[in-house]
Amino acid sequence: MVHTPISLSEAQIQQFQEQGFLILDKFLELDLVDRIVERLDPLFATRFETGNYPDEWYGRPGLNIPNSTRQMSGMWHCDRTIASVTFSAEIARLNATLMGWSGGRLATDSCWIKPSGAPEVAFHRNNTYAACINPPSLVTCWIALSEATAQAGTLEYVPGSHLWHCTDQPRFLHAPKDDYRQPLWDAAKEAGVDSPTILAAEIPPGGCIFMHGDLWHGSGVNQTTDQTRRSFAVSTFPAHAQFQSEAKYGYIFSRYRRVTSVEMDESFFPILWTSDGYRSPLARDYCEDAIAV
Ligand SMILES: O=C(O)CCC(=O)C(=O)O
Repeated sequence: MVHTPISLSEAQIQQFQEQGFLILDKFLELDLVDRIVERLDPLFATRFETGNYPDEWYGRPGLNIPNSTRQMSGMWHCDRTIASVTFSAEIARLNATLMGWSGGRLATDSCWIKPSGAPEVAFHRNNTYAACINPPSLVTCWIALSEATAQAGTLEYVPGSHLWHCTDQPRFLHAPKDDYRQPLWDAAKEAGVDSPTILAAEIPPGGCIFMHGDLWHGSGVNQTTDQTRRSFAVSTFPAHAQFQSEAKYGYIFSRYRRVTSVEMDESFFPILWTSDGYRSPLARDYCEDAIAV
């Protein structure tokens, strides 16, 4: 099905810049949502269509406690149906446009699957994990693959927190032993914010939330007894991004840093949209564009 390009209004772009997020209740067609969901079980069962492994992977059937949150990142390496969404020019265009960038380059893709009873994801800022990139700035389009409700442990976020002057540090995000919002409370205190407003992103399947890389977010327990909460996210760097010249934190990204150059290799970080029409050869050769406009 051909997707009609989303035309972002000035008011939507302004809201994103001031609040750090934008929700679209309708984005992907439901048949595409189904196609993504169908690929998830084979991936977590180590059946990789391309034979390549992902960058990060939690929640293996039979090895982890059954209600643990499953997360996989760098899924495009493993599966070309997934890659056809990850490499979509439309997602890169929307991500880049909201950030005011003239082009977007893939950072990573991730899925988050929270079965009934799945625990919290600690609050964090996504840019914290991109310190090795210059500029250390990404934007994420988080797409609901199921009814994302507060009860089912949907994403929680704090409007305006992308502008806070505060620090964050890389941490293990799954099932924190302490209050999953503690990093948020610490950041709010540092930023002089007394009582941050936490909103639950209640989004129907196929809808999405765009998040600035400095927006504080996390998620709570899936309190339902019969609903698995699924989401798929695509993160984008500006097309002109490079690696930092000095070694800085980048658990996933720095694996792909060349020893002799700060250039980002388009085989691992393809440019997916630019205002003048450029796309990396990999994006053309590897898979279709599932959201072709
Ligand atoms: O979906 C979730 O529960 C967490 C997602 C998240 O932290 C992210 O996409 O950056």
